[in-house]
Amino acid sequence: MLEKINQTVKNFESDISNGVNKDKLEEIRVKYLGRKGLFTRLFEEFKVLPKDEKPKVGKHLNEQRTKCQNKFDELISEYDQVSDSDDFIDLTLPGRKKELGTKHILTQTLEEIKNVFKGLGFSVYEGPELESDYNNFEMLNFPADHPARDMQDTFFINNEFVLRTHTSPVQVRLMQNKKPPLRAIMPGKVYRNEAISAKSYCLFHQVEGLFVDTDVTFAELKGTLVYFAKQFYGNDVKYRFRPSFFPFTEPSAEVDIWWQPKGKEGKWLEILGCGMVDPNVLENVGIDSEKYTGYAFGMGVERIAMLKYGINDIRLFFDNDKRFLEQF
Ligand code: 2U9
Repeated sequence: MLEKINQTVKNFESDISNGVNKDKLEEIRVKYLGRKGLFTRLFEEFKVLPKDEKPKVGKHLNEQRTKCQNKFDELISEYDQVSDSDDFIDLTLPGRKKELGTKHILTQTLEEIKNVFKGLGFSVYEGPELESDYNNFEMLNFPADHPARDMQDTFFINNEFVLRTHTSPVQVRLMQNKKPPLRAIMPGKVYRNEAISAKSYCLFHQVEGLFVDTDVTFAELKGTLVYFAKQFYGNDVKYRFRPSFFPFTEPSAEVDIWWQPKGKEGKWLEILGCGMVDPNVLENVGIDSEKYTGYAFGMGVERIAMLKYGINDIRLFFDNDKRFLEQF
């Protein structure tokens, strides 16, 4: 037992002489002097010794524990004095790695989209995410029985308010408050009550655009969107305009780009929808549809980013998994 005590003291002395820092000192305290430390165990072994051995071993054990405790106290007070002084720099410490964050890929994509349109003279407007059913649907020419007005497709707050399903109500507000010419984009979050899957999520980001003036034509709309596609996907992007339908535009179209993965079959992928603002919508906001015409377009930011970066699951944007985010 005496031998075991001496060995423990030796180990303690060797541990404290091996270049310690504050964390290491705490580790040593726990290992030897803590409630479940080696000295406590020695005291437990001491308890079951034969009676005649107890006085000698007990005295030695007490002395050695006190010696170790004193040494430890001395060291920690020296350490505290040194580390508290202002000019102490421990050059042996490893450097601290600074982790730099990056902008979320959606923010980056949104900024890229905004910059293209800002360069063409579009202003940027934002608006509330909680909208009246009136602004979200009625003003935009949605018929009463349109499927989007179903509880299955839209988050209704009550009879009067919805979580906006597109950023179009911001355009409605803009047209009500400003006279043409109006040239603006509206980025923001929109909400859809859909089953969540790799392709759709209950929330996503849109950028919509609007240009209202005298003599605005479909040819101008085409020119603007082709310019956007070339800026965003590269000058040699292959695109097509395909007729479509939206309640708020007439005529309407969708724009597809040709997607050609290496070694695989290529296909057309839709990147946005667009059209000439329906005269009914202009009249709803008090703009004379005989004098003015306008074009509008809308795109999903997640979809645009998925196509550009080959991302195959929309949920990745919202999971906040660093392994995904760090790639951009
Ligand atoms: C007003 C008048 C017209 C905005 C437009 C689209 C076509 C469109 C979709 C793209 C993918 C929605 O995010 S998505 O699911 N949008 O196809 N949006 S025209 O038209 C407007 C907007 C406001 C007053």
